[in-house]
Amino acid sequence: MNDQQRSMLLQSASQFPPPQGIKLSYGTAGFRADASILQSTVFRIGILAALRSLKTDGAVIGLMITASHNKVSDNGVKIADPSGGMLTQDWEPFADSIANAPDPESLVRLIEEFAKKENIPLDRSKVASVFLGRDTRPSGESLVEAAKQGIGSVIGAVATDLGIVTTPQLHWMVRARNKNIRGSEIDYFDQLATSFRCLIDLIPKKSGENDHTIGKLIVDCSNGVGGEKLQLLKEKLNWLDLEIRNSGKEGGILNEGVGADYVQKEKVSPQGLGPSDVGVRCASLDGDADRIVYFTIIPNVNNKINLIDGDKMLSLFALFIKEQLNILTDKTEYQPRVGVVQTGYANGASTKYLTELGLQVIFTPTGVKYLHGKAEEYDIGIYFEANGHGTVLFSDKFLTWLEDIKSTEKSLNKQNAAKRLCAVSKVVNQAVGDALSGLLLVEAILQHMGWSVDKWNELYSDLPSRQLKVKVADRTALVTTNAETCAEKPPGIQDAINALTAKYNQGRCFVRPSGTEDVVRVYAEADTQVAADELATSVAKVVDQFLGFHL
Ligand code: NG1
Ligand code: ZN
Repeated sequence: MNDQQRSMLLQSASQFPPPQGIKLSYGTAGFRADASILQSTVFRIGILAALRSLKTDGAVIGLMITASHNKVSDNGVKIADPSGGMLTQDWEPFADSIANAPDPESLVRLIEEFAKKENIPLDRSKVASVFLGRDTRPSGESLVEAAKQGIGSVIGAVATDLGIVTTPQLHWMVRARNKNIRGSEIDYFDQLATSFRCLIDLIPKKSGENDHTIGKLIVDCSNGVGGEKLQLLKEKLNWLDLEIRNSGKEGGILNEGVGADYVQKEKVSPQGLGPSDVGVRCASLDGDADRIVYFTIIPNVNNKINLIDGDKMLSLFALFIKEQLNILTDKTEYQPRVGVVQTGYANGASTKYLTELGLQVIFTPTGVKYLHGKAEEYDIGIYFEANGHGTVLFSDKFLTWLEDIKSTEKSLNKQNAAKRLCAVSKVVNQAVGDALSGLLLVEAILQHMGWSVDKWNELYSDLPSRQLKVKVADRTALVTTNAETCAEKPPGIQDAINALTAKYNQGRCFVRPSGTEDVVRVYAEADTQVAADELATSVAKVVDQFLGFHL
């Protein structure tokens, strides 16, 4: 870095003093905190994004301002790598150290050391490029400005502000731009709509049937960015019977009593949906539209719902893909490898169902970066978190094989199966989990199967489960192993959990520190709801004994 660069950086950094007495960590999904303390973090992550672009030969990097399903007064920042996936994990320690640098001098020192170690060209030989996106949070606009200042303080870096977008749209656009494919928002909607239409057109139709055989879908958009974007998508699919609720335009508050996280954790219907929607297929998106869950409202029992979560979406996708593969791979030499990736939060009944389908199920720690990384190892990698975040990844080798079948295969049946799988690879976001593409794929498969939402829900019965949060003195004191399902530290805590779990039929329970909130999460499963609740509550007490504030 020359003197001019250094003084420019020192000067701009002095405009963004870090919050006092708070240690920030990149966590499961970037930095998240109360929006009022994030200016300096976002400024610094703007610098990181520009450096990452320089490191990757000037490829476009994404910077998203969102706190997803968290409350409206929070916000956050995360980075998309050139592939459209999450920031490479080797850069997370650098993100942590610059976010926590106490003053401009130490910030500049850290940047210089890192640039030297990573051979990042700071000599204008490369131009850095960063795409910026934000969700609908009111704090987003000024945080985007802070990011621009950070990016602009790296000489030769260019920021492109995409305005309000869903998190998956930003990832998709980054990926498309770096692959030299058309990557505007219109292109995104066109790709989703065209491939969805293709899946519908490939449904073997009995005479007299039309597209609306499975009835209306109501979508709760969590009063977030999904409302506006789903409306745009709907306009391209005007024959899809879809009703948008909680779009954010009716005055409701983002993520308050609405959205995928609320619906999945509380197992009740969101505000804005009620008894008059009994019998209708419903879905909820989260605040930045990267998660989706489905549900139906149970009549006459206080907003209670039948939840159809990420595990069941995964199961539906896996079943459909496997059916198409069975048509294709009969007697072929090439047998594509299919992998299903879950976390400890996956309902035990889903894992059993998938294993019985003959699929290989792999577990990773919570956090999409782990699931995504694992899924990439397969020709078809299907991953979902129970909370509805997931996608299906296809290897280039597999897609080339499909193209070949499409052009050379004589059997219409096989050609159609190949066309369907190609369309799935386009409808589903290849960069990251995407609620809008997840929704389209569910709708297409239900129509293909001729299934009602209840029929889908009956693939297997979820084991009753309960999730709780416990506030602790220091969540980093809890250290886990085995894809986070076993606690190594503090000593003795796992034995205590095991002893309680053993009391329950089909009992399963684990604890882990959250990567996005200052809490320890407890997850319990058992053969009845009462038992799952009891197990979760008793383990929460154990967590409090071992890690609570009274120590
Ligand atoms: P943490 O706070 O680390 O549990 C939560 C979700 C993750 C993931 C991230 C990012 C649960 C139990 N955890 O992570 O699955 O979605 O937020 O949004 O739902
Ligand atoms: Zn989200």
